[in-house]
Amino acid sequence: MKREEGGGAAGRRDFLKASASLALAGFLGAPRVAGAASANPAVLEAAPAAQQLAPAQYPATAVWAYNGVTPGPVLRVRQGERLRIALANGLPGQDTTIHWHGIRVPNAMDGVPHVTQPPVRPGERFAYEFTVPDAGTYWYHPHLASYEQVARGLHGALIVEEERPIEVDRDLVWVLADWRMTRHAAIQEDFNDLHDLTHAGRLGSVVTINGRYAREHPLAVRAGERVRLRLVNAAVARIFGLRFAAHRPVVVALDGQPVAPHPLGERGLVLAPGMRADLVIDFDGKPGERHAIEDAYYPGDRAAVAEIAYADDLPRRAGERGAVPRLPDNPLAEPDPARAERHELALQGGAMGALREARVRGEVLPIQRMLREHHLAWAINGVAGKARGDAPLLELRHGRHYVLTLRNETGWEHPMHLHGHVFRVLTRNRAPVPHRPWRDTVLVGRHETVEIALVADNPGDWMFHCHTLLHQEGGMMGVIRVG
Ligand SMILES: [Cu+2]
Repeated sequence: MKREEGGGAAGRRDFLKASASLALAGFLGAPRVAGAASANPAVLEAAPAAQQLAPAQYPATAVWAYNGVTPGPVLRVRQGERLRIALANGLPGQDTTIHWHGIRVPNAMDGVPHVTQPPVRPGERFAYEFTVPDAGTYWYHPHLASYEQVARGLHGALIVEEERPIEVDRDLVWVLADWRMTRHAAIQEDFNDLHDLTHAGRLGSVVTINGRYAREHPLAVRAGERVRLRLVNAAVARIFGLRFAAHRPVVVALDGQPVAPHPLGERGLVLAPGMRADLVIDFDGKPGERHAIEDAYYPGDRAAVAEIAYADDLPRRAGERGAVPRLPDNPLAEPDPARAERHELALQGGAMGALREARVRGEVLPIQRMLREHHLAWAINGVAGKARGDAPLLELRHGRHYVLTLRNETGWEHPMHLHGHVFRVLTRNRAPVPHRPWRDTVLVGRHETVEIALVADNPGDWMFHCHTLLHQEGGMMGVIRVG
């Protein structure tokens, strides 16, 4: 499956055209697993596997998977409970770890090699155990060579259940992934491609939902039902802009954190790598109808990524449902911008950028040498980061309030992720952001300035990095120390 230079857009369209017409049978979305913690596996083994990701006329794809499936098993735990799970490394010749994205874990459980733990070598195990303080939709993935390991299929959802969830007919999880494949549906192994590194990252040619080619597995719904749909963007670079046809989804949580329920805006649901959103959708169409869920984020690359198929049954319920209620807030410390200390983090580099040089392991190198000798093209505050050995970007005092200004000096978008904390998004280019949402990942547009606020209440060395995983690998990462 070929990709067009600079995008993957046309590649994806060709691929979709080539695919067979939609099958009617089947539906997407794993049903809710009852019983929470006891149903979780005791071990997640990362190992090679094979799975049908491409349309049916293609062969199965060799992937790396947790417990034989990609995405890995949906883990469920109740808020306030402990999650105990061992990682077993069955990968051929690569170290690995697990990072619990968005969970405010103790630093030693954060899964960052050389920073919070030693890498887990092939044949070895590492026991993760921590209490989950916040309810919501989270996910897990390696934090070692993640631009390759996540792209090969190592990622999965982690659901933390509220004590009293909002009332819906079904609670579904959709893990979105984006695969760059050859004509024979093998994963293309150009993981550290220099063009991807300096541009928008590794965009793929096949989008899957829950590890299946979504257009062959429509979401079967009944007219009148109310569904909580938890979306996770596990793609290594693709930003989604999802539109739900005539439906009017209500956003109830972003990155796991509750937000005042509000309808999706004009652009649909914008979900950058690493981000999650919880939607409540009233399926108010008619029996027998079919609707495409379209991704229209990138100009000129509009594609149906999923389909909704209404059953022929009569509506489940007559008449209007009540308003969507607000989820109970998580126990987060509220930052006070008025008494916050302020710091700036400048995002730098990339193709057509102004970055001339940056510090690499203490030595200032011109951009040409950064690229040629270290495969680095990005920097934060003049430092092209590696996971080990760099001085912290910032040192924050435990318990203090901070406003961080993220200034994007590049011509590329960056979903910036902070470990160990969540933050409020205050402003974009000085304009207040509606709802001031709590997030752990914020998309910073080209040449945009975003202000975020947090209380530094979790001690340790925490990664701050771009979740376009090749940008991260290419230098857009660093450590924020809370001590
Ligand atoms: Cu980036």
